[in-house]
Amino acid sequence: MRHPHLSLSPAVNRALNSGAPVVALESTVITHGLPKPQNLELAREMEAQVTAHGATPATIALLDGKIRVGLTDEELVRLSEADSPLKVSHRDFATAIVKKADGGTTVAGTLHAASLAGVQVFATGGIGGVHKESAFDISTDLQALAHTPMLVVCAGAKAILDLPATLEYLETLGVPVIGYKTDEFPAFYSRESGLDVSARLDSPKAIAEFAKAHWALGFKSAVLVTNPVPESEAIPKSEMEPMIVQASAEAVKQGIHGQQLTPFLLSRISELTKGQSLKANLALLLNNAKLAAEIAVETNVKKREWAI
Ligand code: PSU
Ligand code: MN
Repeated sequence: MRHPHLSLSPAVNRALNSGAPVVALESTVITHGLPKPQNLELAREMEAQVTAHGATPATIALLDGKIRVGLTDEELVRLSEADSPLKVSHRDFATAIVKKADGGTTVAGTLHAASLAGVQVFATGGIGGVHKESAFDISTDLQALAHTPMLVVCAGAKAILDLPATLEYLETLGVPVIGYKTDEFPAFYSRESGLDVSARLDSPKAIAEFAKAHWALGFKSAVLVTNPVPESEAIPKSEMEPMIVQASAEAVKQGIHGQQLTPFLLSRISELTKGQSLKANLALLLNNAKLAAEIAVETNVKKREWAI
């Protein structure tokens, strides 16, 4: 019996019941993170990447107040066109349920729902973290990573954040930060940040083994896998920095805060970079979906080995 508030698609239900690899995908990126029509195209392409690499995609979202794990194409279309969908993090689930609302789940929200469903691997763009604009604006994503055993693939934390503070916070919470084929914490749009990861691993198999060792010791946190944006779409940090400073100053001036801050910064930076940052964002999301599927396949191999 799965949780009564969860509704699994037939494909995801089948995959989970037969022990086949599943990759959870978030949906705030669809409802709040990307403009139309790129949001729908991206949602479809992420699912296709997961499928092409041997796993079943499970896009997680709220529709009519139901937590849905796995969406049909019509449902993806509906979510991508929703009028004023909620941005659903931990505190917002019950709001969405009682209001029978549609909503996109954040990294924190997706971690929770994926974990209730029994999914172990999750792909996103960039996690939330400690904002520069206010010392008290720290994404629930970090708390959720501390408490949810899940392999999370991202391209680092969003570059709009205070990256050193975000890494310190992850260290405090005991969340391992793996660099996939890199020693450096990637900075979302850029491959470089000048900051260190806690371990470098060079294959999906090594990552699956790492997670097995981490969880075997009783730790309950996520394992955060950081996968740098593909070289062809990467924007050097030196080019990004002035745009981020400008967008951030505008947010402060306009009094933008709370849930609106991240979407504002992402779209303003896209304007300032004349769409270059949007291209990088799309490329890294697809790249993460592929790596997550490869890790999910390896994790399943490991599960079979453990069972023997
Ligand atoms: N990465 C993207 N686009 C996004 C997000 C991440 O490329 O829109 C979303 C994620 O869902 C993440 C959220 O959980 O932004 C963080 O929001 P906040 O800073 O308000 O916690
Ligand atoms: Mn916030």
